[in-house]
Amino acid sequence: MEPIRTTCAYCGVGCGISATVTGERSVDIAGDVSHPANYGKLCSKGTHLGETVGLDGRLLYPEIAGQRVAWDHALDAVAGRMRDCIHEHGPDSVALYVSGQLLTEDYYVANKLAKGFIGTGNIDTNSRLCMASAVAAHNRAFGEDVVPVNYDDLDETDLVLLVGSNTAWCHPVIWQRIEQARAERGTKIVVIDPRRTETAEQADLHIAVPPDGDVALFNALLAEMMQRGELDEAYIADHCVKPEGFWEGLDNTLHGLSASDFNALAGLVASHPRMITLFSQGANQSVGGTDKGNAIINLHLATGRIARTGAGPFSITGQPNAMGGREVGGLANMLACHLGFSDSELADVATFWGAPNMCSGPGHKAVDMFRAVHDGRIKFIWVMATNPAVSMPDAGFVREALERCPTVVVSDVMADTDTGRLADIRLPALGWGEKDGTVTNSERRVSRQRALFSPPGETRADWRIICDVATRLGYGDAFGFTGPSAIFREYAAMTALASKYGKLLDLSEHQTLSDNEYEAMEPFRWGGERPFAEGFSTSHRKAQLVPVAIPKICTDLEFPLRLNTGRYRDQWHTMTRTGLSPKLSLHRREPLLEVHPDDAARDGLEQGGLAEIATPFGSGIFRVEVTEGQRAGEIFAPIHWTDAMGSLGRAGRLAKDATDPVSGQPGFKDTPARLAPVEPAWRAFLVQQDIIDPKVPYWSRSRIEGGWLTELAGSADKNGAIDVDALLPAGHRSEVSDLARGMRRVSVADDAGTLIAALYVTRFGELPARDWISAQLGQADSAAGERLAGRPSTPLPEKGAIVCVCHGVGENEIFAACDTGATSVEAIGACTAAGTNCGSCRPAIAQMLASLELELEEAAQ
Ligand SMILES: Nc1nc2c(c(=O)[nH]1)N[C@H]1C(S)=C(S)[C@@H](COP(=O)(O)OP(=O)(O)OC[C@H]3O[C@@H](n4cnc5c(=O)[nH]c(N)nc54)[C@H](O)[C@@H]3O)O[C@H]1N2
Ligand SMILES: Nc1nc2c(c(=O)[nH]1)N[C@H]1C(S)=C(S)[C@@H](COP(=O)(O)OP(=O)(O)OC[C@H]3O[C@@H](n4cnc5c(=O)[nH]c(N)nc54)[C@H](O)[C@@H]3O)O[C@H]1N2
Ligand code: SF4
Ligand SMILES: [Mo]
Repeated sequence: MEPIRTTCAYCGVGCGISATVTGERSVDIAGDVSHPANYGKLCSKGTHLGETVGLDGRLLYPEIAGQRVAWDHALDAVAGRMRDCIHEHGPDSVALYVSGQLLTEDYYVANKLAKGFIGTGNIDTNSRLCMASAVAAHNRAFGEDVVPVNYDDLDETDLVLLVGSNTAWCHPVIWQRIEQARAERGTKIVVIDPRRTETAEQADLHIAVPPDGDVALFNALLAEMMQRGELDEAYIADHCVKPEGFWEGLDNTLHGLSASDFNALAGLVASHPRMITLFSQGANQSVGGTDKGNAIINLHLATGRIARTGAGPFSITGQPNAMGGREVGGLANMLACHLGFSDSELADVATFWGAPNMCSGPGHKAVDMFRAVHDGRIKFIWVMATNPAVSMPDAGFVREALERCPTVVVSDVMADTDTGRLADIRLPALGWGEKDGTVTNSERRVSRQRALFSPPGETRADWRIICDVATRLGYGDAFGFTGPSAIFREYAAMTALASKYGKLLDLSEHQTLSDNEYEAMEPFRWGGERPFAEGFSTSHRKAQLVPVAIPKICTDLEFPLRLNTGRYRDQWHTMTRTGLSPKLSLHRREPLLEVHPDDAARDGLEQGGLAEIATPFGSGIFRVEVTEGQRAGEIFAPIHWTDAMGSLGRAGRLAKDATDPVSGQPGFKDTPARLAPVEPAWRAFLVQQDIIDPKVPYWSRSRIEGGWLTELAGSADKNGAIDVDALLPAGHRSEVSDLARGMRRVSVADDAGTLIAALYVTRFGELPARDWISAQLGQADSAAGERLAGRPSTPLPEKGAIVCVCHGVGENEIFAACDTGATSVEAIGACTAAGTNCGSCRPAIAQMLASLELELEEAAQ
């Protein structure tokens, strides 16, 4: 088979992939060396895409009320219920909640259907939770949502400020590019993040800013640059509009920042005009997120560090097609193609679409949308390619809203998602490797995603499902697209409207692409090589300096800690796909609550124990990780775990629902919280082939080769007692109990002697290491005794926590390599192969080396 060139399913870096199909549902994945986003590199998630293309857990047929139905029946039901709802309650009783994981073609028809044909602005996207503040900041400053930086600029910059970005984990290929610039030209890296992340560990300077301290920091930096005479007065005069009193309004007090950190940062900024400020969720996901974006942009504008080689504010996108959604109008407060809701824009769009029911204004933004569902203003919601029951703030409220809603339609690729559980109608969509279309990455580059496999079961493309519903509503003429290429041509033609209004979004030269040309499309960038070099997208062509306010911090005596939430290196969002990969599950098997030692001591928490966390919105139970990487008073939890993967590890139900007043983006990074220890009467782990529902107070499951590894804990009472028989499958059991140590071990084999399950329970002892036992699952041998002991009779060197998932190299092996004299990441790679494939673990290895050096220095003193 010839390799097929496509784009990664995950983050907004938008790496090109060269995929060689090796079987019905198997594929070899390599980086596409010719793709300008990654030149052949891939991170751990992209590298292991092949482990997620199986059909396990897929939704393959349409369902109504849990029963399989024919497509015609399902589509009639969706269209019929929607029509009735519009008829009885008006178009605004209908809403679409979509996603940056749709392709541009899917997104385009969804927006067209809602805003032009249903006649409602109620279409919003999960990008509201992700990029909305950056979008709003761009619009305020530039007059258009355009990222004015290219990836090449990272190769030519001298200073990179990473604001609220764990780049080494969340945009690893960008991180490697920044590191390369450091190696080649001495680029300095500063991380501004309250946590000492793996990215921060590798920086030249880490500023552990207080939560939401960014506006104060950037205002003070701007004031400092003014004092030092580092402003570009000519650029300001020619290209910026400055509101009256702008300078006088700048507050240059440090608001809890250390003066020495600030001076170090100011020195770097003053001496490096080629500076890029890359910002992500620590900036966007804040009740002052738009102001944070503008504080960053103000500094770049006032120093003339924009629209020039190696300089600019760089909002990096999260999802693979967050940018495409922004282009076509996936946000409720944008019309389409970067246009707003003025009378003339509405009229132009209505004419272009031939729209019979043009909406009259913006619709509800995500958080308000679910409030409107909750109180009955919205009675029909169609959720596509997102899992709001997990990922929305105050997710308990969102679940309640979905439970109350008369019609919930969910289009997804997986059968069992937390949101899908609440659906009336479920529609099976094509997933990555099956769908076909385009995505736009963080640097405005449009690339093709191409199909590798034929559609499994009765799955259909999202665009087609939308067009089929539109046709049933009587709009077949406007939605009679024969394929994604036809939709792309219409979208490209429509962008001529954007250029009519002075916007840079202009793909109109692509409106005549033939199907073959669309098929062969090479990655290209819109907005030109150097956006804004010839002026901004405002009516006067100048950028706006925006006065920004320092957000008020809410304190709550009952909830003295501040909960921050974010991502793990090897998991993607709600784990519906990465959670299927045994390799990606190695890095973190459980959701960890990261706590500073002082807070842990005060609240009586132990490393590796369990803690209950409560916020004003909900509660959960997490495994405790005590770490100096947290600031005292602040805790961190990952966002990935769902009800499908664990009992009580959902961060979404804890997060506050307050939003930024301009962008409507939730302040996910800062929720008041309190902690208490949980002391279970017993702890256990279970290795087994099939998914089971453990029904014990605490459990958390992760993928292993051929099955699942589940951590369990419970109380001694009736509700929490362990019911071994309910957990284990039928088969030949061997069992040992060591009553003195409160330990019980059970293994189950099938008739052929193959291990199909193993359970280890303890009341107070240590449980054996998980890796060896997990690897025995499905093994046909007679070592029942060893299995029961939980280790091989001839002990193998214990790997320790896995650092390199590509080559399965553990911490202990890396330290052993250090003992034999390896002192660099390269040398460790040469000895153990760790870090030599995708490179995502290189920051972790570098951190281990640094910790050893520190120990040696301390020992020497
Ligand atoms: N591995 C992995 N990669 C991903 C994803 C994934 O799920 N997994 N998701 C993708 C998506 S959709 C997105 S949006 C991106 C997100 O990418 P990132 O934004 O890099 O990821 P997060 O972990 O959400 O948050 C980044 C950091 O913001 C910090 N932060 C919190 N509060 C503040 C603050 O007030 N100020 C500052 N300066 N920093 C703060 C947090 O401590 C955290 O380390 O990642 C993309 N890439
Ligand atoms: N507390 C907290 N919450 C957060 C964040 C945070 O930092 N903290 N970050 C927020 C951010 S930035 C984001 S982007 C969101 C992400 O949150 P979600 O969008 O809810 O997360 P995903 O797991 O990516 O959900 C995608 C869903 O679409 C399905 N899917 C995949 N491909 C396709 C397809 O082609 N078609 C269809 N129809 N379905 C598909 C998947 O199976 C999955 O169920 O979470 C947000 N929530
Ligand atoms: S950095 Fe990783 S997740 Fe992001 S696009 Fe590239 S390979 Fe995919
Ligand atoms: Mo995101």
